Amino acid sequence: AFLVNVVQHEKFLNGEYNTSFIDTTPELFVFPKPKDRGTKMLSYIGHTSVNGHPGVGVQKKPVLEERKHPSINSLEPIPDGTKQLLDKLGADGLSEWVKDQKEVLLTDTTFRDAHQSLLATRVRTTDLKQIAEPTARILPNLFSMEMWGGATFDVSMRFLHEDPWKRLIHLREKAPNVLFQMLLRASNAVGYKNYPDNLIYEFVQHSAEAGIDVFRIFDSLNWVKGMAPAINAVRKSGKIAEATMCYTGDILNPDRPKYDLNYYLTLGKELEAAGAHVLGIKDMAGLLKPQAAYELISALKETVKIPIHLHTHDTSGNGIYTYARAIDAGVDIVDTAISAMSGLTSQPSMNSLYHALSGHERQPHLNIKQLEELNGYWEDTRKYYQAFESGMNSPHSEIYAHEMPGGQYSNLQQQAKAVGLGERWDEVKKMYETVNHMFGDIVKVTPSSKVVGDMALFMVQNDLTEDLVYEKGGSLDFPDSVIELFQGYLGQPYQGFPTKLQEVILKGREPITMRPGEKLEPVNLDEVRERLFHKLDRQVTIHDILSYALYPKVYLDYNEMLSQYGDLSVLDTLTFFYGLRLGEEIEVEIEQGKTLIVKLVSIGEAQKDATRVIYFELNGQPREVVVRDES
Ligand code: 3PY
Ligand code: ZN
Repeated sequence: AFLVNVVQHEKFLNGEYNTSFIDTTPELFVFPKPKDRGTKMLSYIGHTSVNGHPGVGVQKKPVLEERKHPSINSLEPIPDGTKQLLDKLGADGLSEWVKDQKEVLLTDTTFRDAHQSLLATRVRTTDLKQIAEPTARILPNLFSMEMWGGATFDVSMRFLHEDPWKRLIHLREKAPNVLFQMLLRASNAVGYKNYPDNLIYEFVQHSAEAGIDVFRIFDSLNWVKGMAPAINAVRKSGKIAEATMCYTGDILNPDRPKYDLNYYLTLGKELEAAGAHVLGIKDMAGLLKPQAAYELISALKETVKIPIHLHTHDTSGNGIYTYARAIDAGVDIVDTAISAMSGLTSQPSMNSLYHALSGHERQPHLNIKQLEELNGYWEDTRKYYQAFESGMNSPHSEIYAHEMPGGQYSNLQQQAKAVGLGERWDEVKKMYETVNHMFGDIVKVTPSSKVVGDMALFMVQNDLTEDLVYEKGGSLDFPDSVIELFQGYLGQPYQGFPTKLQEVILKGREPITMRPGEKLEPVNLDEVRERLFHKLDRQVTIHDILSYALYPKVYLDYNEMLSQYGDLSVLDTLTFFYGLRLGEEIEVEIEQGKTLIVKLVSIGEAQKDATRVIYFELNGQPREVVVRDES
């Protein structure tokens, strides 16, 4: 339309403009016919049927039964919950309310940490959305649902080709009663590096506006100074700042004195003084032993006035016992996942904890019969994601040695496979422990844990030992993340960096000791809006802008997928990961009331140029697409 208006302009018609570029650069005027939605969808299904999905590969598509759905009465109003309380009482009032509850309160992590820890964060929005309202009806007494943040933000764009903001907005519509909780990596937001302060501020305000109520804020080195901007931003938004300490080491072990009880009590006081409404304890690897939990919670209860929210991972199999002791010591809230998505690297089971507390005065109020029905859905849904299972089948007490966070285990395993170290996974785990020791026993949680993982992969890949690192250090090209950590770009670790290793890694570069965010240029969001508008040639929302500011490449790649294949979030999960079997027919609702019927008829022979023609029926009409065979 733009071109037509120009060429009809009087000056143009009179030849007053030099328009020779039209003749000399005809490529500017070739407008590829935009593919219709049906063709885009067929291209994706064809491509996936032939080449498989990254991380899944070409595998036989599982044949699964219809999923069970809990029986609920959707005509009844959804019962009020903690979200309504927050709206009424405000963040401080809600914090007081929590302390007044006799029974222990529960957070359900099924929608975030559970699948981050068991299934490499791969659970898609469609599978969350269908069960969000039943969850809101069956579990209205939850303290919160943890359903956003952590690794879900980048994984949804990077691997699921979905918009994380849409997930938040859709879930909020379905579950309006329970507090929505996200995991915020303080100045690293939902990323792996420090961002400018103004970006953290904007990200928090817009997350709050889109539906987040509780921000669990942690720093990957437990550096309170690095957490201040995020805590302040959350307080400004009127939502709940759950400032969090990450638990590492073992307070019961006198040979491991770096992180003793006193370390945590001091940290607790600092976080309360920094403005926390709730104190979080994030036992990301599941190292907090039952007696340690009892001693830690008892002592913190004497030290801080705000309620305490405990998070653990059940990797060792001791999770329920740890919670039982923490509950005896007066912990206010604990994190659990629905049974089918619990245990091992995930959270302890909500269903099991309920039974474990039978006869206990702090047993939570929940409808166990309905909870089991809800569990049926997750039992079935987990099978859709079997390609992402970690292969861990039993409690894993070696966690006390390597200390790898539950949320990292299945992801690092995927990363190891991707660089050809799948067969050497045991060595990678051992090396992870060695690297922790080399780094001076640091807190390992995203992103510091990723740096430890990167270094471990690097050392295994290059057959390096600790001694060889010091010997050959000058000639080694350390991973960027390792260099940045030792430069101080993720903040300062407790008791500093080991200086000898720091010298080897930095090779003369100057480390910083100030807060990285103080040094970073603020992001100019208007400029980003302009840039993005030109790149994408469409109106952009503040959510697009924030996604791009946090993850420029990942965001643009996601958009590329979107323009090539259309909105893939509408596909059912098995087809998304495996494509179609020959002769299989599916229905895809591409928008409300508009359904495509897709049938895979046949796959043509591979041609010399490595393409194949895929023959479909789309709504009964024959359709072909050409895809590249990447095998
Ligand atoms: C995350 O930051 O994603 C984590 O879950 C760390 O435990
Ligand atoms: Zn966790």
